[in-house]
Amino acid sequence: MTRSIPVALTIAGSDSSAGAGIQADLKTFEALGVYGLSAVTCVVAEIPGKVSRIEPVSVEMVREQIGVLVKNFPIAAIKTGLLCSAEIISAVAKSVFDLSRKVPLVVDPVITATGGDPLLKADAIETYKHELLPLATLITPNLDEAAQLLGGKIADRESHGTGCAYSAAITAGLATGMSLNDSIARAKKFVTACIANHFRWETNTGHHVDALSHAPDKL
Ligand code: PXL
Repeated sequence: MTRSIPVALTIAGSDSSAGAGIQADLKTFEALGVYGLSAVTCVVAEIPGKVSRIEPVSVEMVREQIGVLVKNFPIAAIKTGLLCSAEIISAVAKSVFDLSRKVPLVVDPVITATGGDPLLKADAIETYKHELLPLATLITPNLDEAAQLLGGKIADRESHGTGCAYSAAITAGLATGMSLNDSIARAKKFVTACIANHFRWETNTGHHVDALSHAPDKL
């Protein structure tokens, strides 16, 4: 017997602590009944609250990952997360241009980590505005990202990875054929449940680390 489920693509960075980024997106897709594909844009060595090192993947490699996936899978929705540099944003915009005319594109314009560490090169904001945001069905900035895109300042607190889970959950809904409104409403419930069900570990230095659960008991 052959089986089929909706397919969504996330184009984002790898979070070594797995609470945000590609890892969060794939876990969210899985929890919401969508098969997740991924194109990695950069690798981030971090724990919640502290980014240690970030390295971009080559532009050619980003282009190639997206190219082979777009050619071979029935992608029903796309999500972008951390894109790292102006060059990568530009390559992603070109690579998804045709598909974004046919299926929803959710852009989570990741600029800084929850702890405040910068994740995106400063000169990349303009490339976002001119090349990728115009293709988006929905943009999901947090307050700080919205302020930077609009040129202002707003204060906020968020748990590590909630933005990734939120935008990935919306993408999963859209891939399944749900309306934009219904996808957003369910994503809000999903993230609230992920936070309510979060995990906590004690480290061997007496500190603790927290992470979202991406498979909450109930929505
Ligand atoms: O939460 C934002 C975010 C997105 N993507 C990656 C990250 C982070 C935060 O640290 O590492 C890869």
